[in-house]
Amino acid sequence: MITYYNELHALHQGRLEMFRGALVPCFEVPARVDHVRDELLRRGGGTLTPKAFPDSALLGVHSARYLDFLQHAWDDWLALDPANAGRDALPSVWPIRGMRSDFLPDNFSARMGLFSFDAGTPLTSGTWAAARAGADCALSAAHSVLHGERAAFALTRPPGHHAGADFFGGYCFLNNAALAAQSLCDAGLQRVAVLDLDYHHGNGTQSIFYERADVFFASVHGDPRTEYPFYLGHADETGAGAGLGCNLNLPLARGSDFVTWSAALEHALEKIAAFGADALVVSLGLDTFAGDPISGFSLQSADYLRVGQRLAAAGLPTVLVFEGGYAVAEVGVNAVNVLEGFDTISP
Ligand code: OKP
Ligand code: ZN
Repeated sequence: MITYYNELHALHQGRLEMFRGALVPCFEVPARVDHVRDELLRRGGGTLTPKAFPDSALLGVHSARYLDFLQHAWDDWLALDPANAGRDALPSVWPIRGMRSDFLPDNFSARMGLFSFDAGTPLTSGTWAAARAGADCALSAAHSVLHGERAAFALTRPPGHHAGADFFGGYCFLNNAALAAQSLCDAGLQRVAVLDLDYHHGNGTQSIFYERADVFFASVHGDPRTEYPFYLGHADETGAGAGLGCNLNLPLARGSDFVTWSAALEHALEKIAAFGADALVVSLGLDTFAGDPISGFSLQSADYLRVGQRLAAAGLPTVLVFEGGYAVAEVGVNAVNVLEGFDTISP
């Protein structure tokens, strides 16, 4: 499978995230993608450099106001205090219900809160450059599939599925999977499905497409009653307006194993087939792995071969986008197992 590699990913290197009242080292580290790339090369694969897409390609998913904020955030952070060069920016105040989100504050901390939903997502000197190159990576994979590739993989970080039209959070800034799906729609596909297999519900992707009839969003994830991102991802969220019936959430209890998980995958793929999707975008999180330090399912490395086989059996042009997976030493084997499983099924 062809793989586009975000060569700038390591420019985003968060130092600390807020966790249980303390600042702890980030789980979302550059080594994650390095391990996937190493494993890909070890098995005889290679990577391609993404093509550069214009900023206008982001506007189908993200608001101009948010993109402008992200692009200038590091400089604004430095302008507060030159010593900020030595620490990352984290939000600490948010507009909850009853407060205003329409008014753009001058104060930088207030803008950080306006455009985010957690304090676990540090914004760093290289965040914009890395995330922007990640968008090119996902758009390149979609472009290849549009031009006849059966499948393409976007190997990038930071991840994207928690990022909404105008907010970051959950280690995500630009929604790579949504950008890929939107570009497929823009190219003329009538129906696109996004299948989110990350342990955490893809609240950003869901919210971007929630009222759309041309994009079906399906997700298998840890039940938000107990699992991040908590405030979205329940089974009763089925879409709204024109998009009613085009959203499928399959929350599973923490501790679920591959038997339970793969039954949910099967169900999601049946619904995607019934929707009549012309193409599939997969948010490929590998944090469903038993050894993941921040997640609660128990998939084993060999299971990912079967995941890839099942995705290929859907028979759709497929864009895979790398999302979570924090068992750093194993994430390479697990991700490449999905790709290898996919490639063992003949079209
Ligand atoms: C991003 B993706 C751990 C708390 C969890 C947020 C998790 C974001 C996961 N200290 N913090 O979906 O893999
Ligand atoms: Zn995740």
